[in-house]
Amino acid sequence: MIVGAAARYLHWRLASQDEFLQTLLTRVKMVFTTGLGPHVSTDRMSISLIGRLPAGPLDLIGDVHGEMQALADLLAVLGYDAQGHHPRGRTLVFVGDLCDRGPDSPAVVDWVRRACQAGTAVAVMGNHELNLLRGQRKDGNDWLHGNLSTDGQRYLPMRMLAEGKAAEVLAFFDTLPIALERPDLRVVHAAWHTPSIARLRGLHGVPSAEFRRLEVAFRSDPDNQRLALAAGEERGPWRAQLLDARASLPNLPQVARWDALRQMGNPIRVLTSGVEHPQGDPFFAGGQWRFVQRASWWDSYLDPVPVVVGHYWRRFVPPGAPAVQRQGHDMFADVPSRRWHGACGQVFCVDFSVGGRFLERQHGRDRQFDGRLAALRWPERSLFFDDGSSCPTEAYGGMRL
Ligand SMILES: [Mn+2]
Repeated sequence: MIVGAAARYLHWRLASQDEFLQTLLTRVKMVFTTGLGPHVSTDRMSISLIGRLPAGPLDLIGDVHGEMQALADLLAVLGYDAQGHHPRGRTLVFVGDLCDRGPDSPAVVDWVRRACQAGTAVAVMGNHELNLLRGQRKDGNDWLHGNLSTDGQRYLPMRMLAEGKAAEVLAFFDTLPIALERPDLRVVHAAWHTPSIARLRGLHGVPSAEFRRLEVAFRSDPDNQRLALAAGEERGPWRAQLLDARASLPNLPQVARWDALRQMGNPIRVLTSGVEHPQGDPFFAGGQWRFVQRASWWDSYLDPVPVVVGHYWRRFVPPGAPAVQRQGHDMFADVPSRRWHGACGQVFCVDFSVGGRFLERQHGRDRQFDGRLAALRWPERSLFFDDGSSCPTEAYGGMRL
């Protein structure tokens, strides 16, 4: 009865869209359905949150998002064997978001986990791995839970993880550092945000536990609590419209400030899902009205060390092809698809949207996809794609167009 009342209370609080309580509710449910299972990380290994990249030549692979066939094709193109060994001693670096949306996340995660354990690959944490570690059910991640959620239909066909394997997968995700670096290169899933990197540098811990600790610290700050309250009051009258694409919403400045502060308040969140700023006019994306916008953090990145990221849904447009029409804000609208970007041409996004193939398949396409899986060869700075094509990158170290 007490559990029921607690669940009802949490359901009621859910209406306030409080992400923290949503996570808590998921955890309460998990404890009562599976016991103190996969999300308990007391026995997990402590790692450096900002780790060391291996020495030697690297192949940096963009967000795979469960597209096992594309990964297998790309590995063959690059010359790796089935265990991830390369005849010239190259090492694979995955930039995060191995899973979700695509048809076979279990196979991708299993392959990368084995390669990491064999020492032929390293990987950083993406926001999709972090979602799963936090017990968050969303955006094409039904495969880990082994059953379909209400919104999960649109990702079918999707192979589900075998029963009893979730703990192993989550334990692997909890070994992924938030960023990797060496003197000539930096790798992070979304943003090399210097103040957030500074907060994590030298920190050792279990990534999911460190994330929770940082959340608690953020939420116990009285200033943050005051702004959360103000945002909640401002949001109140609009609650019914927030998920309605046809509604028309005014700018809600307190909500925008709170959303941006919450995004930027946890350095692990910043590095894995990017820098966000309040946005003048709200816009509808991903099923809800939003008051903050992703920022092109690279436009103010002035460090001399190059950074490779994924996360940002870049498109590869062959020379001469018409530009792809996109909805919403395209962060690469004025960045040619093989170009280094940012203030000093020191940043390269290697996510070429293979994660959108589930949508392309729904539109009847089964090959020659627009979304590609890419690898950036380092130090060569050339791009290789799963379809066998390759090209040099451009304007490395060049000033902004
Ligand atoms: Mn991502």
